[in-house]
Amino acid sequence: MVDQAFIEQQNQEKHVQHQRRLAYCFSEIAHAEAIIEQLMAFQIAIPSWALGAGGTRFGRFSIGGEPSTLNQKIADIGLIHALCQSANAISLHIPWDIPQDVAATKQLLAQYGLSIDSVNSNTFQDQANQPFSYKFGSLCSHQAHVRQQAIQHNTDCIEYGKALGAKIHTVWLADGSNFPGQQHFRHAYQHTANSLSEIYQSMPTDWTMLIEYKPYEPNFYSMVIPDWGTSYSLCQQIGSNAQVLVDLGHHLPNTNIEQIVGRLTHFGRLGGFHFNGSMYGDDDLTTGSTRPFQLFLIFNELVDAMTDSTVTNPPIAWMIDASHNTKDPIEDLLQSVQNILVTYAKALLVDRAALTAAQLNNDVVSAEELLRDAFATDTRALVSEAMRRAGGCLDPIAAFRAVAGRQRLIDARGKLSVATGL
Ligand SMILES: [Mn+2]
Repeated sequence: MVDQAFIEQQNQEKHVQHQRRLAYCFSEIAHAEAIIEQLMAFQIAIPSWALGAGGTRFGRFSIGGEPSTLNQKIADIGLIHALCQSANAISLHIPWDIPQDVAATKQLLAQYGLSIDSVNSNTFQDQANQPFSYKFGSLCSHQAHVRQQAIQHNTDCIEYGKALGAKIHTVWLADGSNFPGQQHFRHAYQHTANSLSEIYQSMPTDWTMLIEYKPYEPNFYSMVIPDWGTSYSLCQQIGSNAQVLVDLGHHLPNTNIEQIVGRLTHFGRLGGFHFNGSMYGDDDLTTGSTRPFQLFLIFNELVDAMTDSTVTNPPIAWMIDASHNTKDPIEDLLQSVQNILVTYAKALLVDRAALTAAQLNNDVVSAEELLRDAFATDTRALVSEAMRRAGGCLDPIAAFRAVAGRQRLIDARGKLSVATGL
């Protein structure tokens, strides 16, 4: 849909304004050049389920032109990456995205400059022809045959991922209970730990298993893995390549997520990160749309860990986990990418030596002002410049609109095409 000539023409139209803004950044920020390079290196995976309109139990409002095949999803992510040059990986959900022809899928990925970084299992729904139901749990089930079926599904996911070059297996469990007395807490936990260990054994040694937590939904009385501490304890039992995955939306209101990030990186157990909004819980809205300062404080903690040589945390896998029914998903993902990079850049501005000195002197006001100063600095031109230098657009959303992106997808796929997913 977009070629280099189109991108250059788009960038030319914004050249004068961009140069003015960029000059301001360079005049204010001593290490602007280094930040641009760090932004260019920051790549965020897009999940295959984020390209369609998401649903709630009250309704699903199609956006039109939604990708209904894996190849179409790859094409949409290829378009996003071409526009912003910051989203070079895809996270697949099995069984929604089982590749029919692995060689052809790999070729298509290469054509768009993309790779598959992770596979995600799905035991939160029953699939057609599945012998046993997950209605009362999957890996936690008190019935061995249900657990075995769920373990097999996870090992199948790993096989699909191996064929496509993935290195991460992500597990999020809907397991839990809705009513007091329904589930034996200790037994459900131990069954889950044993099942995850078995899956872990079938994983290649250079893979990472990410264990995601969530406090509520679809179960509302208890979740087997409701919090980071439970994820962490499971990882400790399972092995060194098991890591906690923090999803911004999987927290109760006012949870201090940045402190959780600090804890997990201190333990070297933060392996994955899912970006989205977090207004009430798992809303999966645009990253940074309502609480940009919270996102900044989280990035501040991430950058602190990434730049501290005493921290042994492995490289973190970044992904946007968003799916809602309000915006064009492509525009939403481009907004999220920009919000993430703008906020990452702000966190890179923090004067860490001065912050440490203020903390050691108990100078509360100076410490807070150092953070506020970085947060208030406009870093958008640095992000635009990073995208431009990598071959992308200064303004990806404007370019997507200029090329009439959604209308062309509707023309090609139809108004009523529906993406697999939720
Ligand atoms: Mn997630």
